[in-house]
Amino acid sequence: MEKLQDLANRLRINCIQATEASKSGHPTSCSSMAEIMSVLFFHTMRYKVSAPRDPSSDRFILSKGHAAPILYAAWAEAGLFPANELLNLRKIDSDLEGHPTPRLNFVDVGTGSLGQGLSVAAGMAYVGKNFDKANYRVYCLIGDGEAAEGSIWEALHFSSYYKLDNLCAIFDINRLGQSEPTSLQHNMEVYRKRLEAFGFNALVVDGHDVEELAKAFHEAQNTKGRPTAILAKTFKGKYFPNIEDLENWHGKPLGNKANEVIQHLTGMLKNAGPLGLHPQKPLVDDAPVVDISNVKLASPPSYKLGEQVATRVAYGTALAKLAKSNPRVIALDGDTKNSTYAEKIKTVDPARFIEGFIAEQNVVGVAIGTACRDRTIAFVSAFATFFTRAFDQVKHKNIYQKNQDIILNFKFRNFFYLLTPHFLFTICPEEAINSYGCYFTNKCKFRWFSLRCFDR
Ligand SMILES: Cc1ncc(C[n+]2csc(CCOP(=O)(O)OP(=O)(O)O)c2C)c(N)n1
Repeated sequence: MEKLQDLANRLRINCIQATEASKSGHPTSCSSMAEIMSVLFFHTMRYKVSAPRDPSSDRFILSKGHAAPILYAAWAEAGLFPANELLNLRKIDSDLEGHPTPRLNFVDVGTGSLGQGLSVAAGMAYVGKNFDKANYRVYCLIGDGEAAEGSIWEALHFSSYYKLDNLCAIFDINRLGQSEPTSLQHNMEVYRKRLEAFGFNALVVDGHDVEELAKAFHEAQNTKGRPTAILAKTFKGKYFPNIEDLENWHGKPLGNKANEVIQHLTGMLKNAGPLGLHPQKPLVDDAPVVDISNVKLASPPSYKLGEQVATRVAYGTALAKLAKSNPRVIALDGDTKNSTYAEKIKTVDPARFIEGFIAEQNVVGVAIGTACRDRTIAFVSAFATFFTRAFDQVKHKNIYQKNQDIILNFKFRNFFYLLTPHFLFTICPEEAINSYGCYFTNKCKFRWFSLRCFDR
């Protein structure tokens, strides 16, 4: 435990040095979660440093993406890359950006627009439990300011409804947001009651006590039938003298205070030299081998010339045919499956449909999570007008996950502004063939294609 505490302080030092080198970043946001990271990465999680996207390994999503330096520092300490690389933070030619992106082989999803990570984590956990049926667990770290986002609560609802006991949501409750204290500050009991009410096993812990954290993670691993939320009471800028728990330090390197703080942290270290802490590998490599490269229609389109078929019907028909040809084709919808015809996939395999209920932001986030590490090809449908509220999730996916495909199917019209490569939109009721068109474009690499838009 002493070594884990030392490691937490080393992570703090790394973050200060990196943000000093870049003259930007969020060292105080990193500091509040340092013990959480050291316990997770060097005690609790099971993963392979040699294969960061190994399918059987535990997953970690940093939903408060602005704390990227501590994520980078944890992987550097784990041995993935040399620690001096951290000094390239935010440089134009470095992939160590201010927020994590999947260009890094240890990042599954881009985060930074707050409120999105837990949905993605829930999608991964859903796949782990229901499709992979493997032992890996999914951890997601959320800021307390971030927890004001409605999408977080959509994801909490989804996760407990589907009994995702392989999911652990960690709330870094450091009392402060960007410009002022959060609405609940350190009112841990309110957090606990809310998380309990949302169906979680809610554990309040001292987020700077490595032993308490390790015990809570252990309890989470052994809790069946519901996900666990670890509500960690922390302090922003922990162990930074004259900065800890103070306002106006969000998103600022420490500047002329950096040396003094580093000296203070160095003085706290109990062990000089290598700590000898190594991540644990997965106990078993039990995630099945999955092939999503060979997705085609089980039988060719059989429309008659001149026949009028609504696009959504064609979508459902095509979806079912695709699902028949590949067991990893899945569909999600937000309680409109009988209008979008997504429910047709159930004729092939009812288990391959995920009802997301009327929570479109979460539905899109979950879909992104299900498709991470190439575990599934996810088709998402809803009425176009309701997809607009998931615009940010769509945007993030488009910017950061160019090589990962999720397919959105809109019923109704006029959503050109969402068109970007690697998304398929079927928006023209007359063009029933559109839903098929995608399968002929470059095999599994779906791309947008001909779109005419007119009303029926
Ligand atoms: C959706 C969204 N709104 C606003 C921001 C700008 N922003 C970045 S960090 C932050 C404060 C986050 O507070 P919290 O979640 O408590 O994290 P921490 O205090 O640990 O930095 C804000 C408002 C953002 N990144 N995303």
